[in-house]
Amino acid sequence: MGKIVKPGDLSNRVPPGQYLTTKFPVLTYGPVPRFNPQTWDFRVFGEVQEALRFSYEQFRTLPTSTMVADFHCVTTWSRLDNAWEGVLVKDLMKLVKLKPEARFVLVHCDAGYTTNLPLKYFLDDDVMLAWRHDGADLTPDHGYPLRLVVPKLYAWKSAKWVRAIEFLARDVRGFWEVRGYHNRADPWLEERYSFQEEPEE
Ligand SMILES: Nc1nc2c(c(=O)[nH]1)N[C@H]1C(S)=C(S)[C@@H](COP(=O)(O)O)O[C@H]1N2
Ligand SMILES: [Mo]
Repeated sequence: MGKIVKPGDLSNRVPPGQYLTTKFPVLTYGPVPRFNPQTWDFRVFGEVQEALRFSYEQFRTLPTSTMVADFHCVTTWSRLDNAWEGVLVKDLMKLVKLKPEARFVLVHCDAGYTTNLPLKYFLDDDVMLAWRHDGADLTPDHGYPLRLVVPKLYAWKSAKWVRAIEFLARDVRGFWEVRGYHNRADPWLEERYSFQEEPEE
């Protein structure tokens, strides 16, 4: 039995200026990187007591979780109720000792894509490093073997093909954030473009 959704309920789920799709569009700048499990690694570095490096095999021994979350792309499509499977960042962080200076995160991907977010958003309960979506492994163009999922921010912060997490004392803007997109990117506040940023942000 599907749940009964009253028309009014969706207004709490769809941020302003967004339309719903049940498709899963691919939004990628540049080529899809090739995955080699022999050479792939995942690193945690920057403002940490000790840098970490996982092989693919080691990463997959981390505790696995599932979650259901909405996904909002700044190009105005939203996809509700995505079932993700992977490692919750809060579980990964049980292995990471942050230095007190750590306040921001820069996410590094294969092929040079980056995105940044404040530490507080990265540490949220619903932030995941995922390899499955709606019951199947992610396809290469959706970020296999590993993508970040940050449901509370526009989807360009949900970086695909993640290879490293860098903790920073000062904010460093990522790929889209230096190309005119908003540094924080809260879809409920329609934080789409950098010209909307408050001077002190
Ligand atoms: N590495 C990387 N991650 C990325 C992107 C990208 O171009 N490269 N595009 C972003 C954008 S703009 C969106 S909307 C989402 C789209 O994810 P999807 O292609 O799986 O729908 O991925 C984000 N993550
Ligand atoms: Mo996007």
